[in-house]
Amino acid sequence: MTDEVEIPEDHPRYQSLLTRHRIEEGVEKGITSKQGLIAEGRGESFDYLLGEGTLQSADAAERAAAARLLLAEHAVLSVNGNVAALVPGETVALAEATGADIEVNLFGRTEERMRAIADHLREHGATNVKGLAADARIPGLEHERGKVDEDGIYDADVVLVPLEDGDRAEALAEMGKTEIVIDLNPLSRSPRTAAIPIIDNIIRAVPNVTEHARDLADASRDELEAIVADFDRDAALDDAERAIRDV
Ligand code: PTJ
Repeated sequence: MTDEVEIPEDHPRYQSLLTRHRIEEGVEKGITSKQGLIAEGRGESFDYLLGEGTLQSADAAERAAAARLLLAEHAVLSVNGNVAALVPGETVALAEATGADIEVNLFGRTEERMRAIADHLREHGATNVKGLAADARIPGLEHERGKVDEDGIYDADVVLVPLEDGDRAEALAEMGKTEIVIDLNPLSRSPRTAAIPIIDNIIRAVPNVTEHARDLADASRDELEAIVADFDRDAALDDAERAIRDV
């Protein structure tokens, strides 16, 4: 990211400016859609209300997500145009820390955007980017997000679904997949469908899940299962909503 150095890190709105800058650059590079700019605006307003920090309940969700990814037989991190612009290297690091696959899945799917995102991820160290084959379908989902790779999302038991509206999240849940959703809006359909909803900015959430995964690398299955079982999704959603309402 070329001009990131121009924003001093001690600027009170550093993270927000950095996020905006990355999204803007994503649009310029043909990675992020114009709708992605609107999604970013929505996210920013929730982040502002959440105090632009990770709630304790979100940190617990991030630890449970790390444990669930480590327990998975086949985990896939789904990447759209906003995710690719905001956390490309961080997504690759999470995939490495958990053994997950990375798959590009777009609402506004075009071959150009698919290729631009796959290239961008490879520039950030990804070795195997799925999503281009699109040789399977999520049942009941007519639009482009229903196109998935047979050996990717279609086969996965655990899918990380960041920053999107809820219909694919619902369809994946119906396929019996365990979903981890990252979304700043606790009232949005996708986190409400998720086994593990992470109400946090993706820019903070993904590195924190990676940190937890590294910390849990030597944990036993029993320990990992206990972390997942102890996580209370409804309490986490309620806590985020309360934090927003109590501003
Ligand atoms: O790249 P494509 O073609 O797949 O397009 C993706 C779009 C932008 C169409 C898709 O993500 C979308 O429609 O998103 P929505 O419905 O606007 O929902 C995005 C959700 O992500 C909203 O609930 C936002 O609050 C939330 N969000 C936005 N930015 C962030 C965020 N959550 C976490 N971190 C963020 N930085």
